Amino acid sequence: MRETLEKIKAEALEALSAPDANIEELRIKYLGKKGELTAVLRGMGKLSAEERPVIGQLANEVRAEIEAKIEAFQSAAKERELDAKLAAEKLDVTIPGEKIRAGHFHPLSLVQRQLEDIFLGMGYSIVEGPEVELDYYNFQALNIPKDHPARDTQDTFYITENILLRSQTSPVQARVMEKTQPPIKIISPGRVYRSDAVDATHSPLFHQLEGLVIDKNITMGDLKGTLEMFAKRMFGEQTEIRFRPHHFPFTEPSAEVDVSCFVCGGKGCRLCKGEGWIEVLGAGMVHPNVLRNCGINPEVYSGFAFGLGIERIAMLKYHIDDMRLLYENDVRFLGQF
Ligand code: 2NM
Repeated sequence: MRETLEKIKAEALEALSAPDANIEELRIKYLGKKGELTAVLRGMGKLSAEERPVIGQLANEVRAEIEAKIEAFQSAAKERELDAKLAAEKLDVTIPGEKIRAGHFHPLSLVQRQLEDIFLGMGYSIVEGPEVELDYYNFQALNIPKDHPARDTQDTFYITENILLRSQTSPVQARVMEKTQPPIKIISPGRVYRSDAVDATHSPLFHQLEGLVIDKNITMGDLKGTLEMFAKRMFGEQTEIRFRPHHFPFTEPSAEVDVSCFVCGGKGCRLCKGEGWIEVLGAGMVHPNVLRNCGINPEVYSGFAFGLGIERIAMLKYHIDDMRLLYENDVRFLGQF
């Protein structure tokens, strides 16, 4: 019996050493109810009283060794499985991540926001209004006579006789004046429409920002101080401004406003075409007819207004020589801002 046990042990340990051993089959074969070891134990009844405990102990030792071997085999298998899993799921945290391509503001939005910041800093409020506008607010209220060239269907997009796409943002200001008594201190940025052929400096849709201040005792001096402050904030502290007489129907007196060239400082260069000055604004004192049309008494109140083209400012600031680049949405262009 001792030899049988030793044989079982040797056989079992050898079988369990094969790397491809079928562990469950071997467990049943050696340790199962109908297994070889059980068969030996069953035969123990025939043994003498002295032999029984010795063989019994040996049988237990053999069982324990086989069980230990099985356990070792299983834990080795588990470890191999885990190693394989870890290798398959390996994550190299040092590999650079995929860059997230964040979007950003369009150059026109950047300039509009900068303009808004400057005027918000001077206490202005931002107002918006309809792009589809009444002829009344776009022209009549603003003292633009029936025969003015701006009212020609060649220049303005009419929807009906009385409804049009606004050709300036001043109708927004006419609406504010009609609704509120002074003090008024507003800017109106937004889209405007004119029936122009597309070229390097024209587009049927472009953007304006107009400003309006109305209160008692507002003078041309206030207008000059405001625009000088604006010019320095926008183009640099060294910037100076120059007023040239002009005509607008809604202001009197009116002026075109230049800033000293921020590239050459006024000496004359390519940007200012040798002039030393660059035209950026239209401005003036609000015409008494406009105030009256909007329900404000010109004997009590006065005010100034100004207007600028956002595209023009953006083209100057970023040295863009063709306006069409601003609308084509080519990412090679937009990515530069
Ligand atoms: C400009 C130039 C001069 C202007 C006038 C008004 C209003 F509503 F008060 F009449 N708003 N904006 C104005 C004046 C606009 O743009 C070149």
